[in-house]
Amino acid sequence: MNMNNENKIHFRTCPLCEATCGLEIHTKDDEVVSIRGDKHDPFSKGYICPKGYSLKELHEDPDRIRKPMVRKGEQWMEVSWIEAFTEIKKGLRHVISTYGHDAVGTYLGNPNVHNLAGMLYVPILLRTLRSRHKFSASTMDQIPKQLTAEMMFGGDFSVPIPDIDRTDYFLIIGANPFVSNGSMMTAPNMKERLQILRERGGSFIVIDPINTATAKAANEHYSITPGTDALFLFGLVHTLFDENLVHLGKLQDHVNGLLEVQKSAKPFSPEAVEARCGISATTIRKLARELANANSAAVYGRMGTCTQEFGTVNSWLIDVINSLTGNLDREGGVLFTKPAAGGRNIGNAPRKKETYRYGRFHSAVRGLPEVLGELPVAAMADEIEKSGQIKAFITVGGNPILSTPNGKRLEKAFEKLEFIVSVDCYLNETTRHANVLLPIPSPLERSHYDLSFYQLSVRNIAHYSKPVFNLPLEQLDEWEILLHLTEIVSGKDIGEDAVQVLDDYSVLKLVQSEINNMNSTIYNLDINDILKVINNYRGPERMLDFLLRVGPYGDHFGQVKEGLTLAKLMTEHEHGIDLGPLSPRIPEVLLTSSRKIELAPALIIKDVERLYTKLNTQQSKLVLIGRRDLRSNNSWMHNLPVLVKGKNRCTLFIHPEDASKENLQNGDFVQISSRTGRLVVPVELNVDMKQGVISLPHGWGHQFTDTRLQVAKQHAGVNSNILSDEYFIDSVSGNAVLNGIPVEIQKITVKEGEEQAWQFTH
Ligand SMILES: Nc1nc2c(c(=O)[nH]1)N[C@H]1C(S)=C(S)[C@@H](COP(=O)(O)OP(=O)(O)OC[C@H]3O[C@@H](n4cnc5c(=O)[nH]c(N)nc54)[C@H](O)[C@@H]3O)O[C@H]1N2
Ligand SMILES: Nc1nc2c(c(=O)[nH]1)N[C@H]1C(S)=C(S)[C@@H](COP(=O)(O)OP(=O)(O)OC[C@H]3O[C@@H](n4cnc5c(=O)[nH]c(N)nc54)[C@H](O)[C@@H]3O)O[C@H]1N2
Ligand code: SF4
Ligand SMILES: [Mo]
Repeated sequence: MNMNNENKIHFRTCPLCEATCGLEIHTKDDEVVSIRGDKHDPFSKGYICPKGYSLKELHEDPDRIRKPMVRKGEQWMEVSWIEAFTEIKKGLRHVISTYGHDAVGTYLGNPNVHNLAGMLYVPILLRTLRSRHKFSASTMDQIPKQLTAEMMFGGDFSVPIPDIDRTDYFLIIGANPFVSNGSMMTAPNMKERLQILRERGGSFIVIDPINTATAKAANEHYSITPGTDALFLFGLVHTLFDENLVHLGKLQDHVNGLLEVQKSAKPFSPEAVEARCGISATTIRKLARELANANSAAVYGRMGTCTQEFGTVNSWLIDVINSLTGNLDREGGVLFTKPAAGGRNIGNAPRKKETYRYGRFHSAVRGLPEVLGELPVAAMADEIEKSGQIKAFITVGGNPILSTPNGKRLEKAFEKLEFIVSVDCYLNETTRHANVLLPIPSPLERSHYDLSFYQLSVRNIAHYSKPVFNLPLEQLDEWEILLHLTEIVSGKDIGEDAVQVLDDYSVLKLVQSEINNMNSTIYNLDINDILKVINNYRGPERMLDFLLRVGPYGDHFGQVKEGLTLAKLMTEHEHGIDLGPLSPRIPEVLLTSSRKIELAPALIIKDVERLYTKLNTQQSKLVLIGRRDLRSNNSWMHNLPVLVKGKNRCTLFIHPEDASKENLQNGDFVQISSRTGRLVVPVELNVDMKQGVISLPHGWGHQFTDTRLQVAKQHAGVNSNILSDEYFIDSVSGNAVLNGIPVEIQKITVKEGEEQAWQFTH
């Protein structure tokens, strides 16, 4: 029984996307009465999007899994936690003892970076498992950005963040923050922030093959040919050198490799790249001049620049341009954050040698290099099917069958596995393959703190949210589930108090490493004094209290009188606390061995040769890109009526000119085919598309009969990743190419009433 027998108001952050909006949630007894934006949240000031409201439906969704489940053949049975863990122990320990640790693959999905259990306890599970077969959504998302940050600045979380609230000139490439609410740039209410930017006389420019909602609100929009951003960006760099516009400013003494950059940009004059990228040389030169001459400017690239063939080169060039124009580490330019807790580039020593967490091992089949400790998702099916090295899988908060390239092949590969355990809230397209499915609490039954996104935020913010409801009886918290799995993969039986023992041990290790770190605020303090203080809490709260206290605003365990602690956040700042705008951190933030910005990492410079050959290749006649919708969240919120009502959103956008070539009208069906597969969808004519480019959203394809997604099934759509190719990747980072996939289309006549059947069989 919950103990909320009265009307209550709760303030908390929404955990669904990167914007971290504050919510005001009214409850009566065990029910949510209403959800609105928290006007007193210092960051979001009352803004929320439709997904924020849908937390009520998510919490109440009858399809959400609430009991551990074990599958025998086609049959799912609800079981006790003890039975579920016994089953997992049998399955995983058998695989580990027969084939070794590497035989257990792991896949971590996007929600792991949106919750404390994922951030604090998944690493414990992975360290204990010691498998090289670690995969995550990062390698079809932002890994190129993290890899370039690792190489240029010495840390994969040292990603410079646009100072959008103070910039005069903002160049947005391959991002649609009006719809995505911003990514690798945490800032609630992007629409208003960008409106204000214009009102104060600034401008923003969008480079995107679609005239998106963001593009429509911009001063200018240029429709680029998908996959050619590296050429466009090099055109800008070339112009900066060519027209004497390079002004490093205060970065002068802090960069290595300027000449190599200049040399590498030589062949890419705007005149040489314009035809291939579809943006005129005059425009490229104009944009370069504007960037160089603005009082402050920020270049920002996101999904459209990362999930393509030259994802790493793009991410690198963006920070190169920010550096060459003197905008890196400057107010109104791009800056490094200083988060209150867990900042990876705070209190750490620079690396001793110029080596990266890259290529220390390779995938067995294609020899793809490890990147920041993991292998690319694009290698997953190969590693299961062809190399046979993976026999079991643990998936936590991920839906790779729908989200990764060539989902159909991965599905077949998953069917070959001996054992799968999934930690998830739904029996969906991926977890239907699991042998055991472990349910997690609803977002309202857990505490929250955005450990990841405050590292990527346009202001330094700290906001801790208490759970709105108590955990239901018999529901384990997600961190407890992860520690139970840790015990299982450790191979040792700890006993009834395993969770407590493993939690204590993990905290001890965390504290020990901090007091042994010469750069830490608590270097050499007595470990017992520290444990005594934080032992008021357990689980994520204990770790979070520790991280806040040792962090840059913390009380440093009594050394700073008014410093931050978890108790202080809980009692004095229930709406969150604004710790101020970003401020310059160079040189202290640089952790490369040279303690300089490495402007020309060898690995990337080498890839420029590959780009050069691209200059002379033909563009495919028709390429497919993705798109997002305000009421979707990747694949997993289509079971909420409030978010899926209305007309079908899983349609193919096509420019009317392209449509007329195929004799297509609105609502006609087309078959789209690529190297990996084909599917059938209705078309929607759209003048916002660039000609030769078509767009399909990802995260749909809910037609399976053996899932527990009653609502999503009624709005099944198709899985666009049947068309994305696991062999088409950014060859430096291994990141999947999800934008710019060569495809063909063909009109199909589908009889009325048979539209769904078509989508089933294709
Ligand atoms: N509503 C909603 N919000 C979300 C999500 C969601 O599913 N729905 N997902 C969240 C997640 S996981 C992420 S990572 C973020 C992503 O956040 P964003 O990157 O802002 O979102 P996208 O809509 O993927 O924007 C990518 C843009 O790149 C364009 N594009 C495609 N190919 C190219 C190209 O070759 N060059 C250029 N220049 N542009 C190209 C596309 O047209 C699109 O407008 O959004 C997050 N927020
Ligand atoms: N074609 C194409 N494909 C794409 C993209 C694209 O733009 N185009 N975008 C890519 C990007 S950026 C991303 S991030 C990925 C996302 O890829 P995934 O992370 O694999 O997919 P999601 O749809 O986010 O699935 C999240 C899963 O976590 C479960 N879940 C939700 N909350 C929690 C929680 O708190 N704990 C646990 N344990 N489980 C939870 C959900 O039920 C769901 O099964 O998709 C990628 N795939
Ligand atoms: S923008 Fe993101 S954080 Fe804000 S309410 Fe919507 S889903 Fe939640
Ligand atoms: Mo993502």
